[in-house]
Amino acid sequence: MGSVMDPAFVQAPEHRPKPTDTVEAVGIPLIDLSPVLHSPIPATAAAAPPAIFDLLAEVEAACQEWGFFQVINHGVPSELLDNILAASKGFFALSVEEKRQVKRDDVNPLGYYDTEHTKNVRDWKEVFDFVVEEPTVFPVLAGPRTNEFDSFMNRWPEYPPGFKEACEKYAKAANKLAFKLLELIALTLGLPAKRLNGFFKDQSSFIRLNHYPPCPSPHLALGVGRHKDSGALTILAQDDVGGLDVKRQSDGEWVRVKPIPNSYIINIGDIIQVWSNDKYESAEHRVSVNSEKERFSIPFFFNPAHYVEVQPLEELIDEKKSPAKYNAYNWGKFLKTRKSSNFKKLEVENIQIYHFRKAV
Ligand SMILES: O=C(O)CCC(=O)C(=O)O
Repeated sequence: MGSVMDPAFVQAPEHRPKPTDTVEAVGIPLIDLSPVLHSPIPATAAAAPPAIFDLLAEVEAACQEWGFFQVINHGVPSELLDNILAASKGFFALSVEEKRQVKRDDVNPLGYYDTEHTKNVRDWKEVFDFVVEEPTVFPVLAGPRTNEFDSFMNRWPEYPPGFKEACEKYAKAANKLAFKLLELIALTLGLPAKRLNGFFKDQSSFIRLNHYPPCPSPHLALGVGRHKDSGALTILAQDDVGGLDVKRQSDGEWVRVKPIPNSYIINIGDIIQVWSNDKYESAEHRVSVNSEKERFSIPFFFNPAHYVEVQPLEELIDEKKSPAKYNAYNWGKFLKTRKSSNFKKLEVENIQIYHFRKAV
């Protein structure tokens, strides 16, 4: 990405990562999912045996206090993660010309790209995106058909060998974990476990391979600028380098998430914030980079079908005691507006869920 800092990467002074503003000592909650590793998730919280009941209390507290937590004993076989990480390293080690053979283009938003912007500043990273279900209906982001939606298939590089298989096997296992977490979260909201599953029938989930090369000026740039995830849930695997910072909701401090072998970092996205009518809040996060080590991470963005109308769940609304705090919005159109601003610098802020917040 070059050794001299291109101004496109430089964060405004107030958003630059300062070594002193990242607290390392206290981590986000660590939750052991073993009570649901081999046992089915109960249909309702009332039917939960004590171990699952306790687990639900931990998930509820983590979602309320942090919007982030880490999980162990999650059921994703470690060799699948090892394989996709190795495939990712192999792919990003290719020459730029080779990687650009599967570059996203006007027609297909999937594949490789290295010019993503977050909040109008370029990220110090390169990525490869693929969808979990093929085909996936996504908005068309550029070109003459930008007002339309289309069905997209993954595009796979020829090298390294085994890349496609490693990605597909991992996606299947991570998707199972996503549904498990979704059902646990539904239970913590006092809903039947499968209440939210229908929204994911034609899911628009995608997996991103992130590569953050060493950065000559880590105090000026970010791997990913501060943001909240717009989907339902994110399930993130990271290597042992570290760099993910979460904004602690209690005091606004940036907290570095400590890499824990064979764990996943889970965060609530904007959609769960809206469904829960603000019981849970999606937390702001960013990625710091460093001048010595490259870093790899793999987020699974668990997103509903493009046609889903996102709004507070009717079971959680009481017009007198807890009225709906958001107007409904269409997920596909939201995604389109958000994504089209990720690729170019705009003069205006990109779309956020608070634009749908009802006036009180
Ligand atoms: O790399 C990470 O730790 C987080 C990545 C992330 O926030 C993103 O890709 O949106």
